[in-house]
Amino acid sequence: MARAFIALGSNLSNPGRQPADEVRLALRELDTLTDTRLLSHSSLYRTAPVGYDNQPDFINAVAELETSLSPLALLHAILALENQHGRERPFPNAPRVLDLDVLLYDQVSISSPELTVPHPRMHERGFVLLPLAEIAPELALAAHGKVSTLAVQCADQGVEKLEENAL
Ligand code: PH2
Ligand code: MG
Ligand code: MG
Repeated sequence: MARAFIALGSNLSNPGRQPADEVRLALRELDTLTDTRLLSHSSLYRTAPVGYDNQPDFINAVAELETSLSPLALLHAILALENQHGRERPFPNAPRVLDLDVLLYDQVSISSPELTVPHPRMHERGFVLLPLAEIAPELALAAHGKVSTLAVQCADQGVEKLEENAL
């Protein structure tokens, strides 16, 4: 069994839902993936957009999974969940109903056209590090150090905890 961390993000939603609903639903769906169990998850956070400013704030969270899927099988499973939510990709960093990214998979390093693990930008992104620090503060990123220390350095990125950890 491997331990993997997944970043969740949404700033659009399907009719009758809010981005927070898309994220809460996706957290529950992660627990239903084949050979995969949801071990823990962060609270939901409201976060200012990074990379492309002209779009609504995001709802972000991080989940910790136990899985016997390979990294690529896990990637394909979460991309299928994105598609189930109606994810479209008009341009890079565009607003989205649901984005699910593999952050970490045990201590594995992967650099392939399809998947890079650890996620190459996670160490500088408050919308990943603040939720991750809530559930795994002691975790160390090989190249960058402890998650809780990195999270403190992102305090000015417009990341606000919304609600306590509950589905
Ligand atoms: N995801 C991105 C780019 N920018 N900004 C916020 N606040 N939250 C995200 O999830 C996010 C982003 C690329 O996937
Ligand atoms: Mg992403
Ligand atoms: Mg993605």
